[in-house]
Amino acid sequence: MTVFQQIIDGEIPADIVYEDDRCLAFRDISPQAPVHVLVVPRKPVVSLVELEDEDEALMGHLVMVARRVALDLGLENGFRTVINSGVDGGQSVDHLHVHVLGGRPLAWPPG
Ligand code: DGP
Repeated sequence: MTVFQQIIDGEIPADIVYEDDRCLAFRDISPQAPVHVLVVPRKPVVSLVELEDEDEALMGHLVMVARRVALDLGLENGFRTVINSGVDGGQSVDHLHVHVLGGRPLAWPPG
């Protein structure tokens, strides 16, 4: 069981900024920008690799929630969405999540 599943199940606390029947959005415990939120599907998908055709609408929903959260948290000046996948992608929690980062200029390319 991942920490994100424990948050979804209400077993450990999180600073939740949005939730609905398909996903949660909560603040990252180790923020890399003034605003750093994770959008996490309730469905326990490990990463982009494990997605199936039936998850297409879910992924669209996660992106729309990322947009909603970014705007609600005042990131009109811009923000970044990131999905890390697997070892080389830097994924550390094996439950699919979309990072939303903003509140400062973000460099490119990433490390
Ligand atoms: P990634 O490296 O892309 O798998 O991102 C995982 C993120 O999850 C990382 O930025 C730190 C965050 N994180 C890990 N454990 C917890 C936790 O218990 N609570 C919260 N809110 N965030 C966590």
